[in-house]
Amino acid sequence: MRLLVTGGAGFIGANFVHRTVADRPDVDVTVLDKLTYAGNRASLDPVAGKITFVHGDIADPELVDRLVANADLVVHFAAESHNDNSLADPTPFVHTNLVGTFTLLEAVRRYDVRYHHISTDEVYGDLALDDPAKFTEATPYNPSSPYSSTKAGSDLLVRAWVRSFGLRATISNCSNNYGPYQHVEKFIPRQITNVLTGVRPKLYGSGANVRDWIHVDDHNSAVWTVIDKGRIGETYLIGADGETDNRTVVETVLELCGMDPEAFDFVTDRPGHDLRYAIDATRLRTELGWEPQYRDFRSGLAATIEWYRSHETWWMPQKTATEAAYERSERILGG
Ligand code: NAD
Ligand code: TDX
Repeated sequence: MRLLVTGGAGFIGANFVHRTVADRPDVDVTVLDKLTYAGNRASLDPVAGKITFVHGDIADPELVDRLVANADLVVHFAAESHNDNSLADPTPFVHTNLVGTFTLLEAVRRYDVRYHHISTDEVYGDLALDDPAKFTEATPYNPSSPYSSTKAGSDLLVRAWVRSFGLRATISNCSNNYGPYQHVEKFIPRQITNVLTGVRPKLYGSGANVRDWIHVDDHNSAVWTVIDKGRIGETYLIGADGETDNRTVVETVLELCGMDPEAFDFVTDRPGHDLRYAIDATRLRTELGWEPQYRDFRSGLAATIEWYRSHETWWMPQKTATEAAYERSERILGG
């Protein structure tokens, strides 16, 4: 099978490619990635010589046409993925998440290629902290940020292409991922690498916001389950019952690093900060028989800390640039 993976030099895409090369020798993998600040060629070093890498933009119609014409399956991870960046400048979010997805869908339609669309639980907006409810596939879309609204728009494009043009597509919406190769702009690697460089972790607002954490390998095993067994045209939520508030995450990182769990700072809150995400993955579990492997967040976090400790050369070059960008946007957003 000829598989085209977009965004394969990013966090989740790279882990997906590693897993696919290891588990599915019959799959011939091509990665299309623009190598934005978030893409890292070194994340594909473990599969060097075993995949084809194409440097390019998913919004480039000629390039995309040529690659999709030679694929049996497209798995679309490429995106601008960071909420904080979307508040500072939404422009690349509209380009990649909307125009890029549209460009892929048109090529997939032309060649009748099977397509799997990677999306996020953030399309559903947020839940109150004390609400027993969780997101399901029936929850209405209500995105809050430029990031989540462009992801919601891309999901709706896929649904319309399924209904109007008979596209053979599935969609998955996953909760917050953690694990190796995640960019240090994101919450967990930012705080781990802060601690490893002697900087105090930074909690937005009160630290009470809740995210539903899932290990990246569990996300990717669920993606393959949906590709193998999912019904065409359907959406599947992916989550592993990992609800944890941000303060607890930071305290656990500090404790696992042998530090005082209270050695963090509260900083200005993110504008429009979603309170809580929580996934009900009943459909994925009961219809498709998927189960997560990482059931203990604390030990998954400990393994992730060890990965960052032993891969300093991978993340150190990003760290200075990332913190400088945070300082610039704090100045702009803080007025
Ligand atoms: P990431 O930012 O780590 O990686 C994105 C990758 O896409 C990078 O390699 C980047 O170079 C590439 N890219 C960006 N614009 C491109 C373009 N125009 N053309 C080609 N390549 C381009 O993101 P991630 O965290 O790995 O997220 C991957 C996907 O999973 C995204 O669609 C995201 O919305 C979704 N998702 C992420 C999470 C999470 O917790 N990180 C949770 C649910 C869903
Ligand atoms: O320094 C920080 N301090 C802090 O308290 C950062 C960077 C974040 N936070 C908070 C904000 C969120 O409540 O931590 C939580 C997680 O933040 P992010 O890592 O930025 O993730 P989030 O905004 O929840 O979105 C993530 O999950 C859904 C991914 O970045 C998205 O791509 C995915 O769709």
